[in-house]
Amino acid sequence: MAADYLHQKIDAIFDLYDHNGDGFLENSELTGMVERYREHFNVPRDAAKYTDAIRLSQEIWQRIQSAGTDSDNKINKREWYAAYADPSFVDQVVVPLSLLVFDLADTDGDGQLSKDEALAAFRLDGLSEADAAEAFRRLDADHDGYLTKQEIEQATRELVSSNRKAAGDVLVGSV
Ligand SMILES: [Ca+2]
Ligand SMILES: [Ca+2]
Ligand SMILES: [Ca+2]
Repeated sequence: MAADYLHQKIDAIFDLYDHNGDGFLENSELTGMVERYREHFNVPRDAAKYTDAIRLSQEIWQRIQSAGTDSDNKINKREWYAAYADPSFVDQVVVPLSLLVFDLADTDGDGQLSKDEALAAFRLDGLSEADAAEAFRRLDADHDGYLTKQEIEQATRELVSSNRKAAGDVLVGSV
C-alpha cells in the first residue's frame, strides 16, 4: 500500500489545481493558482517573482503536453502522475515553483512567512481553515511563529516524493 499513499498525495495536488472540479487540468487552471496569489497579496504584474511563477506554471503545461499521448488540450490524472515520476520535473519545476509561491506570499519581504501570510497562502491553495491552521502548526517545527524557505522546500519534497507519511503532507490538507 506504500506506493498508493504517494499516489493519493499527487492526486490531492491535482485536485487543488482543478478549480472547476471536472477531473482535468486546463492551462488556465495551472496559472490560476499563481494569479490568485498575485491578486491576494497585491503583487505587481511586472514583479520577477510573479512572471517567473507564471513561466514555471507554463512549463508544467508544456512538459506534460509534450510527453502526453493524447492531443486534447487538457491534463488528465494519468499524465499528471507520469510527470511527478520524473525526478527532474520535481527538481526543476515543482520545488522552484513552490519557492516562488512562497515569495509571492512573503509580502513584507523578510524571507519568512508569518502566520498570517502562511494561513492566507494555504487558504489560496484550497485548504480549509482548519487544515490551513494544522499545516502551519505542523510545519513551524521550531514554534517561532514563522515558516522559512527551507521548511517549505523540505515540506514540498516530502509531499511529492515520500511514500511514507511526512510533515509536508499537510500542504494538501487531509489526504
Ligand atoms: Ca478542471
Ligand atoms: Ca514575511
Ligand atoms: Ca519556524
